[in-house]
Amino acid sequence: MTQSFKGPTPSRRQFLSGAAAAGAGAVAASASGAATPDPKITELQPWATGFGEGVDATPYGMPIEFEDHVIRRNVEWLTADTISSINFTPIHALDGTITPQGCAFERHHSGAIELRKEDYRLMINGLVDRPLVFSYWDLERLPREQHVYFCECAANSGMEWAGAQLNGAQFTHGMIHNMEYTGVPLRTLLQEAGLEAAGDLEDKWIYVEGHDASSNGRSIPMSKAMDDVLVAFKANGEALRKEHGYPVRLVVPGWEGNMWVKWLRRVEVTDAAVESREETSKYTDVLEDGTARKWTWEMDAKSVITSPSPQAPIQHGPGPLVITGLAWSGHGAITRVDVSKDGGKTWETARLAQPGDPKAVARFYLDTTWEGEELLLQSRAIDETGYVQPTKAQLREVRGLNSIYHNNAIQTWHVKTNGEAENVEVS
Ligand SMILES: Nc1nc2c(c(=O)[nH]1)N[C@H]1C(S)=C(S)[C@@H](COP(=O)(O)O)O[C@H]1N2
Ligand SMILES: [Mo]
Repeated sequence: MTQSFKGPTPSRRQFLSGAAAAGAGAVAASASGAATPDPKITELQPWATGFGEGVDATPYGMPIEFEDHVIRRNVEWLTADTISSINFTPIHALDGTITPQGCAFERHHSGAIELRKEDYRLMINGLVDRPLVFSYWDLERLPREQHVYFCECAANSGMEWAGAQLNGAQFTHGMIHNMEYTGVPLRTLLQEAGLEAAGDLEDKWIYVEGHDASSNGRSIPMSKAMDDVLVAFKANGEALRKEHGYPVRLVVPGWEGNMWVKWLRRVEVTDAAVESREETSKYTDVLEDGTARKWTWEMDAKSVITSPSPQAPIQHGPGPLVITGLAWSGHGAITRVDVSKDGGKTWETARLAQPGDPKAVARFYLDTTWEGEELLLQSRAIDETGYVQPTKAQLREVRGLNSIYHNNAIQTWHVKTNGEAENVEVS
């Protein structure tokens, strides 16, 4: 039996240890702290002397056990019961832009239901020429599209209105995920049902609801329905997870997460908004004078530094430091992100990992050097409309302190000399 595919051959190991030994005297630690010689390289390690797990061990993989801290978390005191509750994406521990479904935040009003494809139905009714009921497989026969979009709950950062409260980017900004969706444009289904009966579409609405007990009904203007709304059945290449609406959810790009109806059951064409619970008593913004602002569907530009942050302190001491975070806008693409180390007095422009995509999350990096000094880290997003993410003070001036939803203010992390970070506010 041969022993191939196991790792470096003895001769290569000898070569490496020889090289390290020869260089040991001359090689000092590099700027990043990487140094030679290192016994993990020069000495034979257990993982190189036996076999790993066979390919039949893991038909569907989970992250390796060493990553078991990268999980959704909830805040127990926020809600009375987990059935109508929220958990948070571990954004402090992720990189890139795509959120794995397994740790993408969940928000349910009556729990995540289990619905088989064979039991699934989608009805289009109301002011249409032919009311229709689609099966899951009917949807798969229609031309489909693919897009990456963020979904942010309007309540994201809602606990931070009165002052800095939750200590971690996961909790202050983790009601967001960003996925690649595959689905059929809602426009296609509405056209299939025929919109002659609706007459002038300008002032028409749709009312969408889910199969779950809460139904989560929402009104959406027809102009949006005919624009970029998707009836999605895949996310990040695979079927939607149960908790994200399996087998079919609505994707409403750039608009608040509450409108992204999961387990989509019905789309009714109407001549007025329904004014349901989710768009009156909830998901409206109570202003300083007590009046409620409604129809605030779009998510304004926002950003957060994910590392360093309270759950991702600087652990390597002074030297090179990568400051990174996420930025997004419901109005289009992110064009620029600035980072401040002094609480907003001075700003440096960060590097976008890739050009921003419309209504999708962008990743930014500021490659810098940390001398071990205290930092007041902030990030500020700018989108393609020229809109600049506001400070907390600027937002409060317009909105007062009665709001829960739509807090897109600049976040501050106080990084201390030991590298630990804390959620603070600067005035
Ligand atoms: N049918 C149904 N759709 C729903 C909900 C729900 O409880 N039931 N919650 C809404 C809310 S408030 C948000 S923020 C998003 C969250 O989507 P996610 O659970 O995939 O993160 O779904 C929305 N769609
Ligand atoms: Mo939400």
